[in-house]
Amino acid sequence: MGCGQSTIQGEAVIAVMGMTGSGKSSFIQRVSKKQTAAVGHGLQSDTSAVSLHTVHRGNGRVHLVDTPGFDNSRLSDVEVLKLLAFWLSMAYSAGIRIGGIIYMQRITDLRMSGTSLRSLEAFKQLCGPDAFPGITFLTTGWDIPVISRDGHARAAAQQRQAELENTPRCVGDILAGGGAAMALLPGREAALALVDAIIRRRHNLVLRIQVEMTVGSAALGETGAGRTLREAHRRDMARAAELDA
Ligand SMILES: Nc1nc2c(ncn2[C@@H]2O[C@H](COP(=O)(O)OP(=O)(O)OP(=O)(O)O)[C@@H](O)[C@H]2O)c(=O)[nH]1
Ligand SMILES: [Mg+2]
Repeated sequence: MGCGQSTIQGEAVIAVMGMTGSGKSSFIQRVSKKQTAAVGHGLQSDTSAVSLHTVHRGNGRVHLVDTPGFDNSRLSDVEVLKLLAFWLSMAYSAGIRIGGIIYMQRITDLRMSGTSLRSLEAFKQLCGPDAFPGITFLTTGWDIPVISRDGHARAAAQQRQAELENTPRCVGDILAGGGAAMALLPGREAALALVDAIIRRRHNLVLRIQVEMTVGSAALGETGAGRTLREAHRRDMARAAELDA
């Protein structure tokens, strides 16, 4: 479906999450055609606040939520979680429901590192399984020449995509829970088509952290995502203690 042929009605919110450098702000910039979502080209993480970027589609508007990613070089994972949790609970209390969530990951990452797994696990805990049908796991970087031009590199990337999708600990459980996984194709049209597809099957998502923090008034550390980060920190500390043993 091309530009301007969208059938979107009303307002919709799509939250864009994923580790630092996965391409969240680039994607939002590509969709909104504005320079409002700061894209970082340096080695430092770029986005350190939650921000909203609005695009008109059909008779409606889509609000893309840019977020800082875990493993941010300017903020700790706890600070990132705080920002996400604060924004999500404020939105929930204001009656805003999220229509879809994109979780981004670079297909150029050759391994699912400990940090990537931790980020994905915290993300899943933040959403909770009831929100899995609203998740689109989106891999980026398919346009880089080594992947788009070299058949072997592309086949290897496709193999990584399949492995991510087939491994429950990675994306398998999101797919089993009704979510989707896809590769981000180059160009603005592809990004808009993806946004439209998400909106067409839009949900009224209530994320686990929204319930935990507003209905249950849990402290951040008591939420599923908070516990995941704390557990990971405890494992790191135990490993560090082995240095002195
Ligand atoms: N070739 C290519 N480069 C990309 C793609 N997505 C992002 N990049 C590049 O990766 C770098 C980081 O992109 P950002 O969009 O700032 O990543 P981010 O997820 O917003 O990162 P944080 O704000 O730090 O959480 C930039 O240099 C982008 O140009 C993609 O699909 N293809
Ligand atoms: Mg960013």
